[in-house]
Order: sequence, then C-alpha cells, then structure tokens
Amino acid sequence: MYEYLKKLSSIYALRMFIDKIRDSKVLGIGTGSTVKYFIDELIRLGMLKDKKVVVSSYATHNYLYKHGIDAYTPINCNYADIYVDGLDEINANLDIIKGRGAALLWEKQLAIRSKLRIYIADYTKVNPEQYLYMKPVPIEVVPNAVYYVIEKLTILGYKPVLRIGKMKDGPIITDNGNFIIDLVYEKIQNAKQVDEEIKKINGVVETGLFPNNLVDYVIVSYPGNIVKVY
Ligand code: ABF
Repeated sequence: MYEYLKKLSSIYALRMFIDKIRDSKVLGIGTGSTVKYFIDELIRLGMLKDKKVVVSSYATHNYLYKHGIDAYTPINCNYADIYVDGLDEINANLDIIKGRGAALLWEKQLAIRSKLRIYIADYTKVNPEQYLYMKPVPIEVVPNAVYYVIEKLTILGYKPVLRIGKMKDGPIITDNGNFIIDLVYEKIQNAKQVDEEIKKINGVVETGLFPNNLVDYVIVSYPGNIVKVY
C-alpha cells in the first residue's frame, strides 16, 4: 500500500548522501521492505562493487548474495562509515523503535559501530509526541531466560508477549538463536532509561529501543511526494 512512499524515502536518502555513500569504505545496510528499495537502487547504480557491505540480518545477506554481493556480518566487521536502515516508530525527540523484523541485535550493533546513522521511513511510522506509544518494543532474550524475563517485566508494570512464528506454534527464532518478547506499554518517556532498565534483567540480550544518540538523520516520505529530513 505504501510501497511508493518507501521507495521515495529510500531514493531521497541515497540522493542526499550519495557522495558520502560513494566515498565510504564500509557501508552498513539494515533489514526490511523499505531498505530493500535502497539496496535495489545501490545495485542499479553499481555502487556496491568496490565496497565492504555489512548487514543487519541473514535476510539482507541472502538478498545481496542473490545479487552477487558477498556481504559481511557484524562478526567480521567492527566499524562502518555509514549505516542505513528502516524503523517502526519515531517520536518528536527522534527516539526510535526498531526490531519488528527481529533483527534488532545486529541493527543496534551497526548503529553503535557506525559514524553516520540514517533511517528511512514513510509517514505512518511518525509519532508527533515526545514519548513512544505506537508500537510494542521488541526485546531479544536467550531462550532459557524467557519466562524469567517475562516475570520481571510484568513486575515492572509492562505487558510482555512472547512472539510466535508464522509457520509453527513455537516462538520465532532470531539470527542468534534467541527469542523475541514484544513489550506492550502505555508510554515510554525516556527511551534511554527504559533501554538500560530492561537490559539489567538477566537473560535480556538487547532491546529495540534506539534512543536519539543513535540517530543522526531520519528521512520520512509523505503523500504528495513530500519528504522531510529530521
Ligand atoms: C528493520 O525493518 C527493523 O528495525 C524494522 O523493524 C523494520 C522496518 O521494516 P519495513 O521497512 O518493512 O517497515 O529496519
């Protein structure tokens, strides 16, 4: 439904940062349907040929592999010059929720290790409030801690829900062999504080909260071919 808007923000981001992307030695690329348009355009322009590409998931690795590009993963790539990815919710403080695609651990690794972080989205992901509220926060958890973490999160006042896979009744498994808990809540005012609070629970690997210190630019497309840069 919003395919043309996903494409619009992707193409705009590529045009806006084309020199920096061209000059980069290591380019981090995320996961999801929006970023796929960005990848397709990079391939079309032949911009991935002499570059090291590091990805945020095996899904993106596989997509690039099918196009003849052998990408790196965070295990053999400690730094990136630029990282481009989609998102699920962004608020007025530029705090972001990511991880609906269950790739949040590598995504946060790439965000932390990159000099320039650019996110692309359509307007349905924008929340004009100062707090987060639209999407559950995905939390990656080691399997044997899942019910312990659910108990602890419940005590903290959240509603944690184990994410179930599409094909089976069991939990979905991440690229790291872990489970995902989706955190339902009313409002998150301080994303950094909540991220730190949740990561103190034993068994939590990472959260999908990307506080604004991990965000440099956000490119958002709106109906009518409008693009705003935050
Ligand atoms: C990744 O892909 C995730 O962090 C986010 O959950 C998702 C966005 O997907 P889409 O672009 O398909 O909406 O960036």
